[in-house]
Amino acid sequence: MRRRSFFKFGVLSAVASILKPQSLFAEDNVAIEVGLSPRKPVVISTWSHGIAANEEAWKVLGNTGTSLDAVEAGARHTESDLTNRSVGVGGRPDREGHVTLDACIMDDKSRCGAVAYLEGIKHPISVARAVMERTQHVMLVGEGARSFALDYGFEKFKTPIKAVKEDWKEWKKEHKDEFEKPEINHENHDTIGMLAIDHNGNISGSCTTSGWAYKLAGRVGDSPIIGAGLFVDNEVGGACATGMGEAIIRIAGSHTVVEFMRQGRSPEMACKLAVERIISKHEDVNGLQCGFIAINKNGEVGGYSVYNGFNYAFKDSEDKSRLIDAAFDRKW
Ligand code: SD4
Repeated sequence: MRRRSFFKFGVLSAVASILKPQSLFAEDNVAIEVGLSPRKPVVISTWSHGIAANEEAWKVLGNTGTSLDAVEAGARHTESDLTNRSVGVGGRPDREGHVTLDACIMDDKSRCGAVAYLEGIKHPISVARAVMERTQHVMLVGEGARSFALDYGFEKFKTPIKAVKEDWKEWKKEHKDEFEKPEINHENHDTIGMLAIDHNGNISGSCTTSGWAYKLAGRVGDSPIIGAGLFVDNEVGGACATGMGEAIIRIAGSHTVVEFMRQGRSPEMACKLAVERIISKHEDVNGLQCGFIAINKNGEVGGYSVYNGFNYAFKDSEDKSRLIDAAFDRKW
């Protein structure tokens, strides 16, 4: 954060703390998306596909529904979009041609459920919710997750879809036997992570992805891992992650963000500190993009990424629906 911005938001923060002493702001608050009176409900989600997903979540939140139902509905919307190449059954496959999906969900009671390496099921997020609500487990993977989904009547879907298969064949021709570092950009890497706070002030989150395009078979990223891709503590707030999952797992990213908020940091500052930890744990962050978004108990939100270009969708009860460019550490 540049000095001028620090100064500007430092003043804002001081005013806010006079007007609103119960605020979770810390003295070094740099959040740009805080209002003095945040209007709950609020929903945020990663990337521009979050705009449509938020609208879907809003059908629940705006009708006094729960944050849990809202974040499931929002994630399902993106999972249904067959033009989306990084979420759901329209996503890109691993290098063997298998589309393997990762998702998790966490609610205000700290209940959570996850699926990883799930193939051919249309709504991984709903399967994750079923794991949470109908089993004693937190995570099911691979064939086990698939047979659980089929037993519970979840819709099947044949993957990869035709266009994706064709792209994959082209990719194969050009990348025979290569294990090169993948590029992390909008083309191959746009998970949806969603966080919502409802009328009752309860927070839930969801996260769903087809993962890193052309990953090694068997690879699972951060997105279905509670504490890495998503974490919620209803007393404090919630966070979710996008970008290079391996780096996010290394610092238990979303949990780290929530713990910084517990220490009094604003959502944006908490995300910034987690990003700085990622940077400090890697000798080379060249091309390593990771981003976090977060929401606190007051409904205040923030986001931060390693590189510029990360944005997130925001909607609150003022009916404002917009895309926010996250603050970042450095430029590409
Ligand atoms: C992963 N974190 O599988 C996910 C991908 C992602 O934006 O977030 N893309 O590593």
